[in-house]
Amino acid sequence: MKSLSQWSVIAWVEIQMLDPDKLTFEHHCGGAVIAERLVLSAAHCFDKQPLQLEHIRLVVGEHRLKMQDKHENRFLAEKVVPHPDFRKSGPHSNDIALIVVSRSGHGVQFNSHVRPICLPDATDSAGRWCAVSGWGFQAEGTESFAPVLRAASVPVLDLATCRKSQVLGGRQQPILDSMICAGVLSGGVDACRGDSGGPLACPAGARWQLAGLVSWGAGCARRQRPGVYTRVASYVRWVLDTAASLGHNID
Ligand code: 4AZ
Repeated sequence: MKSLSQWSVIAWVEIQMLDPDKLTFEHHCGGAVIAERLVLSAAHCFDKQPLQLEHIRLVVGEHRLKMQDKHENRFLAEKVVPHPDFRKSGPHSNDIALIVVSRSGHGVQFNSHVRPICLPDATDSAGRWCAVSGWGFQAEGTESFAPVLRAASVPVLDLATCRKSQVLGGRQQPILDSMICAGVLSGGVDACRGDSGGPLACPAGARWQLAGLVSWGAGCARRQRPGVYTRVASYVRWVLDTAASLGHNID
């Protein structure tokens, strides 16, 4: 678990949002670095309209949430592009957003603390154990974020299992092909509030692939209630086309 968390969290971005009352930047969501100036996150992290770009701050290389870490770097967002067909309710779908990091300074510098994660190939990740990470709530009822970045290993479930009525099937929110369910059915390990937009990273040879983005769930870490992630493989074309239309290439 130690080595897993060490490597899987390297592309993590903390997305902070300005609290207009307190005038402080507060933890808001997670994201993943996919190129020097590109970050992927969940569209639902940006659904408060109007979105004010100057209220968003991106932090890379971070470990302790409330403390200035040696390797952390802050950036502004130049642009946020939520998926044009994002829908939050009935059914919640296309929960993905592409963020362009502002050009200020020299952009995100890659080093042993910050490295981009690969976009996934089309291979189905069902049955693989992947890493979810974030500063989100450590249990469903606790109203506080984790002080240091936490990571957990969760198995990717096949959609048929996830759609069973005793799991997440037959409810208000259908499990679409463009979603991934991951978690142990006995409960106890999961993403929770504050982890949204963060990566579900799967080992692929010597690299990590961004299989999913934390999207939603029925509570957190409950028995028979796996976490639901945006299936990034369903959006690789959209990500590449959107990036290219903004003048960015992804290696
Ligand atoms: C949330 O509220 C949230 N158990 C994120 C992930 C999960 C549940 C809730 C998954 O942002």
